[in-house]
Amino acid sequence: MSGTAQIGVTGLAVMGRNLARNFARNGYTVALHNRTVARTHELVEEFGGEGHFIATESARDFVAALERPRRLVIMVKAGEATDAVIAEFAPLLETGDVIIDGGNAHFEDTRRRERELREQGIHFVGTGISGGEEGALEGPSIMPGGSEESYDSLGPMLEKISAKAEDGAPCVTHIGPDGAGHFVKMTHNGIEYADMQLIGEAYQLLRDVAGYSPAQIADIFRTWNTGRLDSYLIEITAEVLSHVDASTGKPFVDVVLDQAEQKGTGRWTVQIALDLGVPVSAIAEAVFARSVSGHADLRDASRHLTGPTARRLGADEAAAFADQVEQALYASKIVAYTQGFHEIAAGSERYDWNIDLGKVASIWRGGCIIRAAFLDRITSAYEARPRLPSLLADKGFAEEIAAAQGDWRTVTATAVTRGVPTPAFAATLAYYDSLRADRLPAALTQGQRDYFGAHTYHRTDREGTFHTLWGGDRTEVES
Ligand code: 2AM
Repeated sequence: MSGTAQIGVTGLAVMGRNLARNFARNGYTVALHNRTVARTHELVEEFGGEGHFIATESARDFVAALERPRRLVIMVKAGEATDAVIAEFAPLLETGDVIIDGGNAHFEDTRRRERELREQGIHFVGTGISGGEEGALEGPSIMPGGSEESYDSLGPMLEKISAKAEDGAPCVTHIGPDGAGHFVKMTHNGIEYADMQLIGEAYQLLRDVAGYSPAQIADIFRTWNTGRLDSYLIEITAEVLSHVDASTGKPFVDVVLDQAEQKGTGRWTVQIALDLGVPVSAIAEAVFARSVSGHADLRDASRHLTGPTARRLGADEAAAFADQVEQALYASKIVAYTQGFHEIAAGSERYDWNIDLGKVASIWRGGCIIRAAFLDRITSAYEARPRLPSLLADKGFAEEIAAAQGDWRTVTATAVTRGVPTPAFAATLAYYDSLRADRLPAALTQGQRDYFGAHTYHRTDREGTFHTLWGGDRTEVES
């Protein structure tokens, strides 16, 4: 006999609880389950009035409460807990049932789980969910992978609970088979790292070079947020910068330990990019910047290192400099997104996911951490040319960078001469210059490789693979 709940959620920590409430608020009957039963009852006691919940205490009762085909969302910590929960539920399920993993799983784990469960006739949907606690409750951006068939059954529900973009479109789409959803979520987080690092560098320059206070910088970010940089991250940056610590009366940013943390997804984005051969320097620098910040030992041992002390600008110069920083931030941001989308394109190619890149940008317009007005532009670029090889190949973006690049270079050069670390500004600019360079020193690298390891090289003027007899008379042989 099948139950009446259209969806079930197991794992009722804050994300799971909020997602369950979101389904219930949207009119769905939601079966609830958690390893520790108390959490299940707490949810019903506190929020039972928000909709129809069926609290269950055992895996068997949970499964029995679901209508067929069953849709069962797992919201536990990614990794072993996910496997443990799947092992618990899979034997209780039947052909056509759908398990949805809403955690931040590694896409290779998702591919494995999907394969294993498919053999049993169960659909496994690895789903990226972005938007944090609030998004889970009010409407996240949702990135489901898995079979077409599972999306037919699940999609309409996800569309209902997802964030809506300004034009009312739901921020969810079927990303592609098996691990595609978690791959895209991973890259989303990688881009988020880069975005945050770039904003951090802009802040540091406004503070150390322009000499603005955190409150003044908050105002600058508020102004930027009314223009092309309009985004959630810029908005919350202004909020954080204007916050004053209650116990000391100092700016909040001045009392927080400057050692950032990183979870798995940023690191994975870079690791996978290396495997795929995709240059994501902005994301890599963002991960490394957090890593450097966390090395208190190294930083302590480096206090004797000398460098220029930043000279503060006068008021007029400072205002002009702030405008230049906005240009630099925008140009760098375009490059960071270019790199992130390149990684998604490469993943899609490698794993045969057929991901619609414009659609990915469009479902990030609402709910998620990197939501931004700017994403509309990315969607239009891919709609105009679905096989766009790089966002920088889009005429509109190329023109914007052309207009910003004078200031981008000035700001980056200023950072270098004044000793303000701006690894992501510098890396994105170097990427841009590498792409447009007529000749790269890679020719020399090939020569060196051929010299010490007979690695061979190709020529610009004719086909074939060549090696120079470096140790002999240096004649060239075709190999
Ligand atoms: P708990 O309340 O019993 O700790 C986040 O940690 C969520 O994942 C919690 O709901 C937690 O349940 C659940 N969880 C963590 N590890 C689990 C496991 N191995 N099996 C089942 N649930 C687990």
